[in-house]
Amino acid sequence: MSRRYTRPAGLVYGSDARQLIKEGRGASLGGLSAIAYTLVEEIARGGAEASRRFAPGTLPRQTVVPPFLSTGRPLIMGIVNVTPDSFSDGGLNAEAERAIAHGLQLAKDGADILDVGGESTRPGSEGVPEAEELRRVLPVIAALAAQGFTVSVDTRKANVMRAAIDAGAKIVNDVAALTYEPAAMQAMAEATCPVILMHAQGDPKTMQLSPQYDDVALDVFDWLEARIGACIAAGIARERIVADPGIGFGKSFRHNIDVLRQFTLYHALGVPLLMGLSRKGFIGALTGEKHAGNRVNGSVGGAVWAALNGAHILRVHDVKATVEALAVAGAAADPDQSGL
Ligand code: 9MG
Repeated sequence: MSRRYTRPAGLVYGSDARQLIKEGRGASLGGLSAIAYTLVEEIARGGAEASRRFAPGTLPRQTVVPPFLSTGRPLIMGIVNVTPDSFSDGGLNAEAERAIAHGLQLAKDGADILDVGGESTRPGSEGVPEAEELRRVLPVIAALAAQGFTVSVDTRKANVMRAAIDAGAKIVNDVAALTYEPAAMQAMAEATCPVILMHAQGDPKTMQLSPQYDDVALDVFDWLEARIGACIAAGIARERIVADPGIGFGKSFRHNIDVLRQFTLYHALGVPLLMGLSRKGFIGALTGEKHAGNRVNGSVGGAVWAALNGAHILRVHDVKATVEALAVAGAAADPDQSGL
C-alpha cells in the first residue's frame, strides 16, 4: 500500500475561522485559533507522480502549541551571526560587541527570539572547530540572555548546545536535526528546552551540488517525521520539538518553491513549524536581486506567505520590515485580535 499524506487546504482566517471551528466545519491549523482549514488534500505516493484529491477531513494528529508559542501570532526569530568581520581590526571583542549590538537592535525592532550562531551554514561553507564556535557564541549568548532576551543557539554540536544552555540559551536550533554527532541527541535528551529540527540533504559544503528527491515535499515530510520519532524514542518530549523543512538546504530552486507552496503539509507532523527563507538564494532568483542584503522585499513576501500558512516561528534578518508587514496582514486576517 502506498504511503498516504494529508495536507490542510481551504484556509480561513480570524472570526470566520473561529466560527467554522466552533461549528465543526473547519479545524484549527497547527493548533492556531485564528487559522482554520476546511479541506485536506489527500496525497498518495505511487509511480512517477503522487495521486492527489481534495476532500473534507482532518489531520490524524492535532498540534499542541507549547506556552512559549501561544502568543496568537508567529514569533519572530532575529538572526545574530557571530562570524569574523574581515573589515574590522578591532580584535576579538569587537566581533562579540558587534553581534550583541545587532541583537539588541533586532530586539528593539520586535524580535521575540535572538538566534545566535557562530558557524556559517551557507551553501559551500566549511565547518568551524568546536572551540572556535564556543569562543564566538558564548559571550554573545551570555550578554543577551543576561539582559532578559530569549536566545536560541544555532549549532549542530553537542558541547556547544550544552555550553549555550548553561550561558542562558533557551532554545536549540539545529540545521542537522541532531544528526551531526550522536552526542547531540544525548545532549538534548538531557536538556529540557525546545529544539528545532531542520531538514537538510547533505552538508553545507556540498548540499547544493545536485540535490535529488522523488517528491521533495513528501520526502522532507518523511525525513522530519522519522527525526521526530527518533527524538521521542531518545527521550525528547514531543512538546519540545519544532520542525522546519529547511529551505535552501540541499534543495534546488524548484524544490524550494514546492516546499513553500505545500508548507501546510508539515502541520501533519503534529509539532509547531519554523520557516526560514530570509535573503536566501531562491528569493534572489525570483526577484533578480543578486545581493543577499537587498532581498528584504522578497523575504518579507515569503514570511507573510508562511505566516498565512500557519508558521509558528519566522527566522528573519529584517525584523522591523517583517513585523510591520505582519501587522498589516494580521489585521486584515483577524481585525478583532490583530494577529494570525
Ligand atoms: C541557521 N539557519 C540558516 N537557515 C535556517 C533555516 O532556514 N532554518 C533554521 N531553523 N535555521 C537556519
